[in-house]
Amino acid sequence: MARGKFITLEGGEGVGKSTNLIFLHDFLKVRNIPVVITREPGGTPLAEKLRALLLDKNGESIAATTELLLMFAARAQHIRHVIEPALAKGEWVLCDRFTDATYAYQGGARHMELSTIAWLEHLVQGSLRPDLTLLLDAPAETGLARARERRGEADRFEAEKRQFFEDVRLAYLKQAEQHPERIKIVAADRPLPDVQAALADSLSALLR
Ligand code: Z5A
Repeated sequence: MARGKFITLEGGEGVGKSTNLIFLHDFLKVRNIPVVITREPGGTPLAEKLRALLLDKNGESIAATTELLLMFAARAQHIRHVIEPALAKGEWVLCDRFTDATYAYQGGARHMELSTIAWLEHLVQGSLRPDLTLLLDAPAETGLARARERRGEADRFEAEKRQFFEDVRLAYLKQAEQHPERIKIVAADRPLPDVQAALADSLSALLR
């Protein structure tokens, strides 16, 4: 049986990842492609507990190194129990954030060494990399405004200052520059139908 494809959706706060993940899921489903939808940090019961710890802004302060290790601990569980089994069964995996988020948030915004992230990536993932990453790109202010409109209280990441999100965006764009064969930038500061038309084009190219 052919291995499934691993597709990740990335981008800063509120750019539309969750909204478009559902669109991509439906796009594949109507083409009879078995698809699993998941997210990071999270995706398994233990990884979801780690997510809750990572997003909790009322607990003790979390050191940047701890944050990095918890992200990869959650990822190790997620790969072992969800991602790899699904791909091996021929299912496509659509994941809301993956390791590019670590390069953007822990690398670009928390200033952790990129070589340390790369080392952990190798340890936890081996050769596993997404087949396609769709990077939804918009000015930080656009995403923050959308997210503010949508929900009430900010979590630990959302409570960061504006510069943090600017750094995240720049780091994502740098990742895309370094991996042009895998990462497709999709402008997200335009009407949803236009964003989804661009996403559908990218997915159609992968299907071909
Ligand atoms: N994190 C990390 O630090 N390191 C890592 O390795 C990983 C993650 C994996 C949780 O992620 C946090 O974990 C995240 C980074 C960190 N923190 N932050 N910030 P998350 O994915 O749960 O967090 P999020 O980015 O905050 O998700 P979000 O707020 O749910 O945003 P979204 O999924 O990109 O947006 P959305 O919910 O689809 O859309 C937001 C609103 O905009 C909604 O009302 C939509 O209807 C609307 N929308 C969407 N698209 C459009 C367009 N085109 N026009 C107008 N309105 C739109």
